[in-house]
Amino acid sequence: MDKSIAEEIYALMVLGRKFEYAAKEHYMTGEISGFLHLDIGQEALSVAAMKAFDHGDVFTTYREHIMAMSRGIEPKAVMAELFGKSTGVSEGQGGSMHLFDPSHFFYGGDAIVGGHIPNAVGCAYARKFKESEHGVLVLFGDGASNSGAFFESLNIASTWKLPLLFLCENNQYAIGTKITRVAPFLEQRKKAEPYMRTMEVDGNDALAVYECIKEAQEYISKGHGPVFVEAMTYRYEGHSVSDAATYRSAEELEIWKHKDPIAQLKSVLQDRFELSSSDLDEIDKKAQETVDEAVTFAQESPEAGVETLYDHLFKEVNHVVS
Ligand SMILES: Cc1ncc(C[n+]2csc(CCOP(=O)(O)OP(=O)(O)O)c2C)c(N)n1
Ligand SMILES: [Mg+2]
Repeated sequence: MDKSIAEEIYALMVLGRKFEYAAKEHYMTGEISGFLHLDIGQEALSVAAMKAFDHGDVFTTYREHIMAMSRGIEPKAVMAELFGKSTGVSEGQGGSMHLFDPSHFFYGGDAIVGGHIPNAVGCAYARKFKESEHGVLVLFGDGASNSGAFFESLNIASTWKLPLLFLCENNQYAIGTKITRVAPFLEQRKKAEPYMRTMEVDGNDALAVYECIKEAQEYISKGHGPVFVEAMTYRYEGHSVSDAATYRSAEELEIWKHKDPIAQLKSVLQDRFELSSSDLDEIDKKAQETVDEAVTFAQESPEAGVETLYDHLFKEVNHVVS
């Protein structure tokens, strides 16, 4: 592992956590509306997976702000999207759950649990058909791995040997439902074992995630077919900002906070890569500045106008908006 990559991942994780807390704050003021799902506690997985999967396409879920920024989308454009502003990455039409940017090969952000997995299969089919050397990464939760679309996707991706990396972010909960109440085992990779190679990684260990996704990316790019990676992690906040997470114990949360991904990587940077406390303070300061600038940018940007309501529809509509 290169020091500069470790440092870059750390900086994005720090940025991500500050970004998420800022988003929560501006949701409470009413500047952000709709749904807001925070990724606090899961930053290692979101950042390191994006940095490792450095080519090809990405499909993901509604908990995707940090992933979008790690793929290279400007924090300003992400924040403005949460605010519903025209300068947002989806021109203010998508909101938090629909960050979409083809120029970064980032195809969402999807609100339908499991619904994006077949889209990723289709994209992987196109990659194979066009003999592209790159593949597709699809991220989804433990809950999504109970959907029919998921099983159908495993089946066809494996049969057609598609270049598709399934990455299950197992945070053990689907809203308030513990995974072991609705699946016969905690490890969701067991569902994929009959179909393809499976791997497991500690989702709170950023460097381990990076190495694992690199290996998986190489595997799918060489035409071996799909691979399934499972990363165990935990979210600190409720499912969305309107969820107080009363279905889990304070002790369970504390156990996971002791495995905090940012604190873990910080120790590695200090011990192995000899970053000083002033280097680390500088990273922190820059991240805060970036978040503050993103908030100001979002606040000052114009609303997505009502005249844009019918933009980007496949079908021509003649409705007149008054
Ligand atoms: C098809 C469908 N069913 C139900 C929902 C409501 N819903 C939104 S998120 C969610 C839980 C998903 O859990 P998981 O896949 O583990 O992802 P996590 O939120 O933990 O990241 C549910 C049931 C939905 N959005 N779409
Ligand atoms: Mg989950």
